[in-house]
Amino acid sequence: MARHLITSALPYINGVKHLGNLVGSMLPADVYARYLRSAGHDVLAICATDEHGTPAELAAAGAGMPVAEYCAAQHEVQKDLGERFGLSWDWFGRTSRPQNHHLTDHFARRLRDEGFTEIRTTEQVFSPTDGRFLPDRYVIGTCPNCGYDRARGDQCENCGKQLDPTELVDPRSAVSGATDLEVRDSAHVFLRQSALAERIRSWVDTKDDWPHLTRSIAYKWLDEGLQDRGITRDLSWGIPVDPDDFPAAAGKVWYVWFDAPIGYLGATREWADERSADDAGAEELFDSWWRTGRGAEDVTYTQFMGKDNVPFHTLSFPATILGSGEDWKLVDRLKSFNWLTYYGGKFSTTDRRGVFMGEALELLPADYWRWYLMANAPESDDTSFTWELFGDAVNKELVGTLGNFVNRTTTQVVRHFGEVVPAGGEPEGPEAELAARVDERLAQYLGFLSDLEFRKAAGALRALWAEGNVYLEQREPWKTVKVDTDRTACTLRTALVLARLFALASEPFLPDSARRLAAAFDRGLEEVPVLDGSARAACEALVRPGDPVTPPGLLFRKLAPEELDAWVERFGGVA
Ligand code: B3M
Ligand code: ZN
Repeated sequence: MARHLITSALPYINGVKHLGNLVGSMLPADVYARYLRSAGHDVLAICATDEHGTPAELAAAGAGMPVAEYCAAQHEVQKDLGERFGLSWDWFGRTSRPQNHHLTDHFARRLRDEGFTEIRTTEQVFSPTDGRFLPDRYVIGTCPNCGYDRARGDQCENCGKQLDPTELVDPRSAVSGATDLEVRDSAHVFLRQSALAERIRSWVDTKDDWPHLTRSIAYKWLDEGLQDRGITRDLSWGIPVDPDDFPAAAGKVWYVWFDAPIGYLGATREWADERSADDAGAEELFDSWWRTGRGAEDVTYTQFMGKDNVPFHTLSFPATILGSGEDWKLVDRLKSFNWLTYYGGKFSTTDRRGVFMGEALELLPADYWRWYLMANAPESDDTSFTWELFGDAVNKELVGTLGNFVNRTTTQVVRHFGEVVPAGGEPEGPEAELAARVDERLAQYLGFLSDLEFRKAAGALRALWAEGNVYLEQREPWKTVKVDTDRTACTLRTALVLARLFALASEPFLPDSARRLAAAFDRGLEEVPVLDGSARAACEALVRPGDPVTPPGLLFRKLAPEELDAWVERFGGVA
């Protein structure tokens, strides 16, 4: 039993996430966490809402709410949606909680003590009309790089260039639209990433098992020369800089990208606090997952994120960790994703383009989305969501392959033998060949899952399901029942073992349907087969002649063309 720490990029608090956000971080993290748990490992899956920074303040202002209240409400919304999507976090925390404040202060102080921070006077945009500084997204203007006229002060959404608010042409305030902006001096804490660049590079050099996408992004930034960066902001919402530690930056808050990754630790500490009787116990539990000198040496840490977040996780956050001079765990495996597009165009939170988590669940249960999204995950390239592909994945794969097999099997069993596992007959050649093929497909499937190759894993799972239908076609129990009861009993018993195996194997992708399918065999026993290479044999031992079987009913329903057409109409089907 190995220990696995899993985190997915923390969703911003500023609104419900779309399916592109989901498939690029939280969903694959969940599939992986579920797989590892089913395989018998000790898993800690952590996520949280990322609540600071200008996006939070602007969204709260847009909603006409005080920002703390807005964040509290949105946290609940996101937690609820995540749970309804089957995301099996061990803890879903908040970066605004005291645990994260505390750890952020801790890291800032460590970095200062190790000589990796520095106070610099910088030029910041100030708006006399708004009576405040306007960092990051508070300034909108024309991109100096591509000319896009709604570029934000932190980044141009059009060309992707990272910007400084003072670089924007024709800048205006995102709060009031004021254009009478000034540039004023303001002292800020800088993280001396340049001084850590070589250590970061040597560390990245050891990560030759990272996927190409992850490595190439990390090296691109390292090769361009890692810049020192300001890690405080002139905002009121955020983690306040401790004036005793950094008197020059008193009254400011830490930059959201400084405290957000520390939020992985903060959320773990929330979890540990919740589970422990006292502070010392919580600290010990927390350390056993995060500190290599205090029990975490055997932990494998895997992160999931969209490609835009890779620089922060391969460079900036490691700079915080390495610069602290302490034995905090660094990421071991980093899985990054390209974009899921909506008919080739961007999913957009601002323009409400595409499908959002809440809407998706109004249309269909989570498993339908989970399957489609993961089976078409944007791993090697961007992939496009279309309702046509979605309809095919549901109708051909879920309904036509898995659902059909389970339905045919259980219907035949009940019709000819009642609600029990049929007794009689002995396995013959076809059963032995089936077992060999199934074991091989299962091994492939598990291999892809451990390699974090989700599309390939979904393909292997689909191939596993298909073996069930091939076997039924070969043995034709609906025909043999007229002439050979023993043969038919053996066929259907074999098919039931497969159905039980499919429940086990499908659980990471389809937790709810898998639970319903497994319940067909539930005899109130504690025994849960382990999802490893011997799973088929384990299911065989579990599904014994004479045991009760309760048909699960239809696992999935077919999507009608009119229904899909209506969704194309409602959500917009062309770029
Ligand atoms: N909230 C950005 C994003 O959702 C961000 C990730 C933080 S991970 C520490 O893309
Ligand atoms: Zn641009």
